Amino acid sequence: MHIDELERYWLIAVSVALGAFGAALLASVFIFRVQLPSPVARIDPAEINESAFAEPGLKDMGDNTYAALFVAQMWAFTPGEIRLPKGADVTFFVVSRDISHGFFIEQHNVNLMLLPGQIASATTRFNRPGTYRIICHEFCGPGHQNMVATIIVEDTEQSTAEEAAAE
Ligand SMILES: [Cu+2]
Repeated sequence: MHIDELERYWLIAVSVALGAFGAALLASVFIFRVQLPSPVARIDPAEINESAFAEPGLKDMGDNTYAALFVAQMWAFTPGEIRLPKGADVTFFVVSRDISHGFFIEQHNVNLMLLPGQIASATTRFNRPGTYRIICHEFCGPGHQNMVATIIVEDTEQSTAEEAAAE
């Protein structure tokens, strides 16, 4: 079969590009561990108040590791603010009490979709002191743009030094 020279070049170029895309996909999954967040468990929204989510908030698991339980509903996250020491490893568990919401943390690799009936989870580390917003990114009604919570990461060494200086 005759293949024109230019056509052959294009076939080679496309094959190389497809190979590179495939390699990038495999590398992102197996080397960089990029994974779609998946629900870790199911929960009946009507039973949230009888579950661990009845008292959402930060749970200290020791060793600068935390579990953070959040409940989303129109148009707020509970708790509205958490404070963490620098370097904290936090696993978020989030449920929705009513409809679909989003859970995105600025400058961190957390972007969850909150579907009623599911417990969504993701883990990240807070290395840089600062204030980071948790933002709902699923349009959920007229108060959607106000659906924000705050994570404050404190520079513990610095604050300890300041306390020592104050004494
Ligand atoms: Cu929302």
